[in-house]
Amino acid sequence: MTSSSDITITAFQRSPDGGRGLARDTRVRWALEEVGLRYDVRPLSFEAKKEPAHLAIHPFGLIPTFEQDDLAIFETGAIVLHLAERHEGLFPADAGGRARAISWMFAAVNTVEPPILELSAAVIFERDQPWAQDRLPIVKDRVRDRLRPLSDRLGDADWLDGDFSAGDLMMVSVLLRVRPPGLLDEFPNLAAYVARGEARPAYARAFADQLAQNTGAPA
Ligand code: GTB
Repeated sequence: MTSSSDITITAFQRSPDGGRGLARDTRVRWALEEVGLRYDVRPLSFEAKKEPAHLAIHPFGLIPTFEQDDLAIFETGAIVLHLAERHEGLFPADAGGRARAISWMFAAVNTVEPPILELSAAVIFERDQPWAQDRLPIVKDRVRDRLRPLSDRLGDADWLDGDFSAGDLMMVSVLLRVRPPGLLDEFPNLAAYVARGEARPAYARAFADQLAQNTGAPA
């Protein structure tokens, strides 16, 4: 739901993925859509991300960021948590369920995402190294070491802990990045879980908006 509002996020002017939704602004857009908030996007070139105006908001010069009134924050986990705490739709009503949803959010970014990032780096940045082909299976196994217990825990449930929550939003967003190398399909229940996330109307709107921005096509 982009259009004039008091919320502004930053995103790549043109994502290197050409709009496949893998850049991290997609998860923030998705959270905003789930809670029904309008937002504006400030697209940033690679150069603009490293300029003082953006560094004042994001010390590492990355996207996305989130601004509303006099608040400016960074880190997708923190942004989604901020939204989930203030708006209905991303956290269960009870304190225990909320704490468990936060556990899953941290598990997504702190336990599952790191080996996935390592795999992306191995495929994109290290592929010309003489040792790349020897290392790749090791890195893929590290990803499987996270996907297997996650798959076991999910079992045949729709979501990780009862109803859809910010924990699922973060986990699905992280898992989307292991579909291209084929690892997600090794775990059919995780592939179905990700597909359930993508089927949510809020995700579809977020995806369409980032695609339009990255291709110049109308959303
Ligand atoms: N931990 C931070 C968070 O969750 O907010 C990480 C933020 C981050 O790494 N942002 C990336 C960035 O700004 C964009 S999402 N990179 C620019 C830079 O390093 O200068 C990472 C990303 C980029 C591209 C693809 N892709 O093309 O598939 C996927 C994911």
